[in-house]
Amino acid sequence: MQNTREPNFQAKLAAAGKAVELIESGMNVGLGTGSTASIAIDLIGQKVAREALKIVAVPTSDHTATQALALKIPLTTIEAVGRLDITIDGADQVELKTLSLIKGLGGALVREKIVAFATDKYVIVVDQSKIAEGLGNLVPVPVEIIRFGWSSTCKHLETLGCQLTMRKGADGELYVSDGGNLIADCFFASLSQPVSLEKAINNIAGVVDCGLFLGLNPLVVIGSAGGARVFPGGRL
Ligand code: A5P
Repeated sequence: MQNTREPNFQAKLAAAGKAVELIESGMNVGLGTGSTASIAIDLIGQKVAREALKIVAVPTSDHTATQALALKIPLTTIEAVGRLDITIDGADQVELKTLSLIKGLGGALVREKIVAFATDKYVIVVDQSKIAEGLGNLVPVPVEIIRFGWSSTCKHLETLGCQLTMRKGADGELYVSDGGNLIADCFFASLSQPVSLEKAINNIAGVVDCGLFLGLNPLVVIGSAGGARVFPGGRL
């Protein structure tokens, strides 16, 4: 279980709890990455044990896979199931008017995006701190890049108008993703054209994918100490 003394724990728990209500026996489930998704995974594990729920799950990171296996949630692959009925994942920023997201501060953006696009009901669980008026106001856009020639890839990214910082791990070395790649955190002064920006970023040689999650039409569950609200309303 997560750190229950963390300031936003109750809000994250409320969002995760509401989302997990949507999981039914027989479903193929995508499991997100990050602290809020991790609370949801704990709750799914409890539901599997309590209700003898028959589900199979696709994890979006090695960390999530380890957590799910410890909870006896059976794992599978997209290849084995074709599509997923539901995925529950967190986000780093949500723009409610467009339902656009920035993800990847947890380093799992490539697998998260693949799973998102293989999912019928994409559910995002957040607390209020993730809700922003405009994309990019609060967080950088993480960009996963392959190691070969990474400094050249970064120069090309900078021509798109960002301030770029290479992500480092706790040991001070370059952070390495589950896919064995590096992450460049790109702060853009303006994210007014996210669709064309995503295309421009992903066109650069060496880029695997970026943390702009657009056009996925997620159901956004926003938790608070008093409960959870769902956007767009009426879609649960
Ligand atoms: C993981 O790569 C991210 O996309 C996470 O979904 C994101 O960082 C949210 O994490 P928290 O729920 O811990 O804020």
